[in-house]
Order: sequence, then C-alpha cells, then structure tokens
Amino acid sequence: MVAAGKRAGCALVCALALAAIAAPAAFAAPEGRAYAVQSLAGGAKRLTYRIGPFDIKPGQNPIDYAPITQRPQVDGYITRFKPNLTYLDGTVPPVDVIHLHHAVWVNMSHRGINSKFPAELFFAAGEEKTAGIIPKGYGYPLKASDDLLLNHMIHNLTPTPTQLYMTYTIDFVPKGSSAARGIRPVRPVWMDVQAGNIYPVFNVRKGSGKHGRYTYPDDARNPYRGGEKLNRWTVDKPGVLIATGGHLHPGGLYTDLNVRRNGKTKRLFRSRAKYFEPAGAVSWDVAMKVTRPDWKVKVKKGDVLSVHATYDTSRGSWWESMGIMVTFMAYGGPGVDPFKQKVDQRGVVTHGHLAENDNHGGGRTSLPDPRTLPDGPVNPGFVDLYNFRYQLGDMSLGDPVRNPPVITAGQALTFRDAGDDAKGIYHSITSCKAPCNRSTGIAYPIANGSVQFESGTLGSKTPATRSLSWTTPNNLGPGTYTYFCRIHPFMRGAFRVKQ
Ligand SMILES: [Cu+2]
Repeated sequence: MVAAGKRAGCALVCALALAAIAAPAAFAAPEGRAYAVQSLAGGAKRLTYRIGPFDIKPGQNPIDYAPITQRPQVDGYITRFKPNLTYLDGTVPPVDVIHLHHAVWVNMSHRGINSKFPAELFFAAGEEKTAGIIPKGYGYPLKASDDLLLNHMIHNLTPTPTQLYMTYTIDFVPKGSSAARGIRPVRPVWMDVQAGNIYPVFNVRKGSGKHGRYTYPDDARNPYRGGEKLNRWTVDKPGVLIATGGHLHPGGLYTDLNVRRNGKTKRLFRSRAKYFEPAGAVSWDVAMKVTRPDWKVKVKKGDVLSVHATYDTSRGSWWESMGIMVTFMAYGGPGVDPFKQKVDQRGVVTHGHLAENDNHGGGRTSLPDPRTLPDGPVNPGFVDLYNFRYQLGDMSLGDPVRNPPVITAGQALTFRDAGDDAKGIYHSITSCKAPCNRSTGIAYPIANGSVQFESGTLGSKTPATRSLSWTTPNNLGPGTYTYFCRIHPFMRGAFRVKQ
C-alpha cells in the first residue's frame, strides 16, 4: 500500500513537475516564436513574425504556399496587421529588385463568408503594403488551433538568387486579457473583381475606357463571359461593415465599394491611390487610402455589394492588373444606413513614401537606340528566349546580334522559350515607347508603346499563359518596335518591320 501510495504520489508530483516545466513555456510565451514583442495596454501585444526564409530563385515569379507556424499560440483577436518583406539581415529589398506581387494570409479552419475557396482569406499584402487597421472595439478572432497558410507570389526582377522572409506585425489581444473585453469579432468580406480565381487578374489597354480612365468590370466587354458576376456579393445576413481598403497595381487610380438595394446604388467608399511617384500613376510608390475608424455602414440581407477598379489609360497598358477590396464585417454594433445617412468618404493612408521605392529608373544608359541600329537578319522566323536574353535584337547583346531582326510584309516573328521555362523563369514581350533603353527602376520601363502588343507571360504554369511562344501581330506598319519583359524589366529588345 505504501509503495502504491508512493507511486501514486510520484505520479502526481511528476505530473505536476512536468506541468511546471511545460506551463511556463505555454503561458509565458503565448506569442510563440515572435521575432519582436512589444507590450500594449490591457494585455495586448504587438508581435512581429517572420515566415521563411524563402529561397528566391533567379528571375522567379511563381505562386506558392507555405504553412504559417510563426503565429500566436493562444486564442485572441488581431486588431492591426502590417506586412513586409525582408532580407535575412532585416533590410527591405528595393522594389526594382524584388517585387512582392502578393501575399495572402489564409485561415484554413474557416470558410470565408463570401469565399469561393474552402478557406478564409483574412489579410493580404501587395507592394503598396497597406496596414490593416481594425477600428477600436473590433478584432479578427484567431484560435490557437486555426490552420494558417500563406499564399505568396514573390518576383525576382533579376537573375541573382537570394533569400527572404515575409514578415508581419500584428496587434494581438489574447482572449481573457482586459483588452479583449467587449471586442466584437469581425469577418473578412473579400471583394475581388475576379473573385474565385487563383490568379485574379484582368488587362487594361492603353487608350481604353473613357477620358483616359478604364473601370473594370464596367467598361470591359463581357468580362464574365455571361456567367456569374464575380465582383458582386449578396449579403446573407444583416451586419455592419467596419473597415475597407483597396488593392490595385501601378496605373490604378481607385477602387469603389458599392451597395445596391431596391434598384438604387450607393458608393460606400472610394479607396484612392495616393502616388508618391514623381512620374505619377505608373509605379508601386503608392499608398492606398482606407476608411477612417468612424466609417461604419449597416447592410441588410439581400443588399448587393460590388467592387470596381479604375485605371489610368493615358500613359500605358497595365497587363495582369488587380482590383480587390478587403472589407471587414461585424454582426451588431453601431453603423449608418447608407440610403438614409451620409457615409464618411474621407480616406486615410497608412504609410508615406517607402525607401524601397527610391529607384525610379529612366536615367541614361549605354544601351543603343535600336532605331539607329542597322538591320539584323531578315525573316529569321524565331527569336529564342533564354538566360534572360532575347537571342536576337536584345539591346544588351553585342554587335551584330543586337541589331533588330527584320520582318517583311506578310512574314511574322515568333518568340519562343528555349529553356528558361524549365527553370521556372517566365518572360514577356511587351511593347514600350522607343527607344526603351533607359535605366530600369520602378517607373521605367512601362507598357507605353505607341503601338500596343503583349505576349502575355510565356510559361507552362500559372500565373503564365501556358504558352511557350508568341507571334508578332500581322498588322504592324513599317518601323522599329521596342519592347521589354514585364517580369525582368532590364530585358529590352527590338524588331523592325519593312515593306
Ligand atoms: Cu523575362
């Protein structure tokens, strides 16, 4: 009996001892392996996490996924979210070297309220790096047991490999802390003009739309091919929208979130792009205006929300553009009826000019003006793409291979991938205004050719077109045509058309 008692005692003591070892880890660090921790009022914390490191291949632009294990280890609420991308030493890569096309934080343990995916997209980052700020009194509920996934697309604009972290800084309110008292949970309403597509893009052509502006899907011809209007969502139960902000690409001017009720439409918010870029709406040197904390709008079951994206078309074409408005919705709480009361339309930016956007490009280089070069080979049939070069007519090649190949009337030139695709490197042939030979930066070159042509992204996997070749249009008049690669904008070339 004594022995048994001793054993039982030991079992209890050992269990307590183990608990004592385990407990401090569990309770002392609810933030898990946060890279930086700052205490905020009421038990809330500002936590920075690093996901990765990711191996960034030469010239890459794939869509990829990674589990998010760097995250809070207890239940609570996220009230603020700030994304970034860093080298291993913590510095931020210049945007003309590494381009954060997108990163989306996905909660696999929920189905989003308007999601076409079996998951909830809850925060995202593009190169505009808008901070997600949820007004006081609200929060995105995150459980320790929720499975989180990062969907990311990081472009390497150069042939140089590197390693990067995706980072995110959140204000996190642990459940049970005094700051959590009275917090209303919010859910994201992910409004996207191409909702449900894994690569939700559309093309904006130079000169399209009205008065130099093109709104998608409104100005597009049959954008959804007669099917479901992907930019809309019918509210399924009454709620209150408490925050929204837009995501656009360069060239983008604003996104609109509208509501339709009983045949009437009201604009709920216009998220405007504020460009710091000296050349205007042509680069990622931009911040998006988001709603102010007092913006709260009641919606009813049956209301139809819609998102619309407007681009400038006076300067260039914007291939593979996006239009998204991440909106947060609560069930209950104050808000105005948008059909009876005024909705606060004033927006606020969440950051100023970022240092990673300092190289604007457009300076002098030693590249030739292809218009002044002698003719290259006549009707060669093909231009091969490999090793980040157009193998005929590439401005960076020496004489005479850099001379523009010539197409005579009735002939065509076919650009074809000759090995880069197998390495996961995709290219485009995108017209830009001659001479197209200035220095590469975030605002140069752009797709501003006087004649617009575009190959799409040549490559075998999404986000590429699944085509490995592209043939020049058959309606080009005589002249020298300059072009660049949208994925690796240092790649420049030219061809010539003769009668
Ligand atoms: Cu390329």
